Amino acid sequence: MKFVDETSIRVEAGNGGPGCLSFRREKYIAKGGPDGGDGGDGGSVYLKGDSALNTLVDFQFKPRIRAESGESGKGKDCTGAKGESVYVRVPLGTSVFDDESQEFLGDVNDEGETMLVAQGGFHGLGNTRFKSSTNRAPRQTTKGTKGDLKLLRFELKLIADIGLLGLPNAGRSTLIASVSAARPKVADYPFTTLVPNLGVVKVGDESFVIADIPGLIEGAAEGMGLGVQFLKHLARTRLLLHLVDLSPMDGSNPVDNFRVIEKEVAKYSKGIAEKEQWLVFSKLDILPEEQAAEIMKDVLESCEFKGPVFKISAVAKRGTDALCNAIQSRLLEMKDLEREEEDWDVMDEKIRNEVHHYSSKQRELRRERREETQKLRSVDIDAQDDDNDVEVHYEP
Ligand SMILES: Nc1nc2c(ncn2[C@@H]2O[C@H](COP(=O)(O)OP(=O)(O)OP(=O)(O)O)[C@@H](O)[C@H]2O)c(=O)[nH]1
Ligand SMILES: [Mg+2]
Repeated sequence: MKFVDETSIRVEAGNGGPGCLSFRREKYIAKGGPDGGDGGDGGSVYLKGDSALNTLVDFQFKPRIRAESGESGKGKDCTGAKGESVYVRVPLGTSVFDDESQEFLGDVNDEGETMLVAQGGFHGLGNTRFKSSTNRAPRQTTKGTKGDLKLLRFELKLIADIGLLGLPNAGRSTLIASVSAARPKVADYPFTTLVPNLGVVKVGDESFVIADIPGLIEGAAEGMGLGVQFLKHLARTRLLLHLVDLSPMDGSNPVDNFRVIEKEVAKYSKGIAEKEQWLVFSKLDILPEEQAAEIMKDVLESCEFKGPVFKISAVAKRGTDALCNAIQSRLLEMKDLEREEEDWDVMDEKIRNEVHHYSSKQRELRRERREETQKLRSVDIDAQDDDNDVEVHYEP
């Protein structure tokens, strides 16, 4: 299934049905009085969290969602039927923004959680409502109000506890495949992973979710390689594992490689860069022990890395159990720290704004580029227009 993590849609709530203007007309009953019923309320549009979804691709085929309008009121004091509300299923981790004002409207994070995004119109009143002792034959009704119409922007951030960072080929997918039931594609060329993958890692009775995203390269924040937009999926993680290949196939230096990732992440989001990060040296089995130790020492000293450090070989399953056990205990520790929750909310908001700001800027750039191309194309067409037609210019 195609992976889409940003999209815009238009949602239209139903209008309220108009009230009815009617009088009771029956044989032998003179001046039956008003009997026009009220209209029905318009249906609203809600979003509903669904854990079975993990992409926003469906909205590319259905960018407009409408709820039913309420029916008109009828004679004999009959109220019009209400318009049916629409529940739009979205993947968990969807952030919702107003696409015009860029205001943040909320997140849908839990299974079955609903969020009202377009309120249906209120019903109109029938003429019965206006009868009084001084006006016994009112000809007044109201129309019902219009339903909300909104342009929404969805930004999906997958929900995972752990995020994997690294250059292409660092061994992220091999790690996720060796510790979870996920089976991402692994190959000895860069950019095997083109979209994020999730894996569930079981440790005893507990489990955590690990997210593998496409690799970053130098200049990713400016759009090189696959860019940095997939980093948004690390926004909700509690802990990042930075994988550094001890023996890169392209002969590059692990110290430089470490710095490239740090730099690109910080350019994208300071909040993500400030998350707790562990350093994981990968492919331990390739090099002799002393050579590996030397490279690790070099990276740690040159980069002044202060956090926990692990060395693994995902292929030989060396060090992976120790890594998963350490992750699980750290996650439990983090959940126990009540104080963290407040920080978490503040950080969450900061990252959300940074991610949204980056996406909006990229969209703006794309729009400008599209307009420029169109302009160039029309200039080209003008230049080719050598048909010697008489051209008339109208002066104002
Ligand atoms: N010897 C050895 N090779 C490994 C190890 N981990 C990964 N590799 C190899 O390194 C290459 C890249 O591994 P991937 O897991 O695809 O790397 P990735 O970080 O997911 O790379 P992309 O998705 O392409 O960016 C593959 O050929 C793997 O077989 C390891 O622990 N030991
Ligand atoms: Mg991969």
